[in-house]
Amino acid sequence: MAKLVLIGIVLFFSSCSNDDNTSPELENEIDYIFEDGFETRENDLLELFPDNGSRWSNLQLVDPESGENKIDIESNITNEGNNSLRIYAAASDNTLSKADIEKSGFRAPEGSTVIIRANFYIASTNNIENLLLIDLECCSCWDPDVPDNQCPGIRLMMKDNDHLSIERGKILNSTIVQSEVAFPRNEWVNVVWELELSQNSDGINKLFINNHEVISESGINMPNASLFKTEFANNGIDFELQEPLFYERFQIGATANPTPFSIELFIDDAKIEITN
Ligand SMILES: [Ca+2]
Repeated sequence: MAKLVLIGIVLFFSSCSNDDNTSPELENEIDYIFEDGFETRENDLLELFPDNGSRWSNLQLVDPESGENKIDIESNITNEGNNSLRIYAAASDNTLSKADIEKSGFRAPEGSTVIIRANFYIASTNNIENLLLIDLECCSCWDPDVPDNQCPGIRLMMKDNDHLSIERGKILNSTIVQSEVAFPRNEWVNVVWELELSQNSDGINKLFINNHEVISESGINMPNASLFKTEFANNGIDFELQEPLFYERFQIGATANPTPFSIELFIDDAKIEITN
């Protein structure tokens, strides 16, 4: 063991000494990891938002007329440790109900691999078709001269019979559906979403539910400038997708609950990794 530690120290110092002549390849290397298990000392939601920005960036709460959405630290239903995040999203009416937490400030460009992992516990047996659990988005890619930035991106959406699927409507493409695994209710479920990002058909899209691969399909998974240009031109609007293009934030929770039912769910051990 002592020898291993020593080797580790030597490697650490030798890698530091190379800092002066870092090659361009290393400067372009993407190696981003953010993970959070929602652990707190006093079950205080504010602990997830320290001033140094090391944890989460934002909460999104959009209340429908039917009720008040809530996000709390949970200490009874947890997957690991003493806490998870509890999300309550009331049924949608004229207002689309949203309750989620957001991490922003990273850059996932075309060609990079993004892996998002999380554990979900859906405490409901109601129909949850169209519930959205995770959004990966760019906002800076939107044309600043066109009103109402839609923050294009891709999402995990529940389709019929509880089949979690990859929804691509915001990048003007079809949903990649699966019929392998119905999402279990009232228990912890592990979700892994793996993407090799591309504005064209050579992107790679994988989804695992409880370690079972339910989607493995090539296809576009980033906004494509000419698709956006054509779509907006149909309405007489000139739209320029902004460069450089990269995904910069993800949201997790009930990122939209369009169902006629309120939903309570819990999240634990959320993680995003970006590599190239
Ligand atoms: Ca936890």
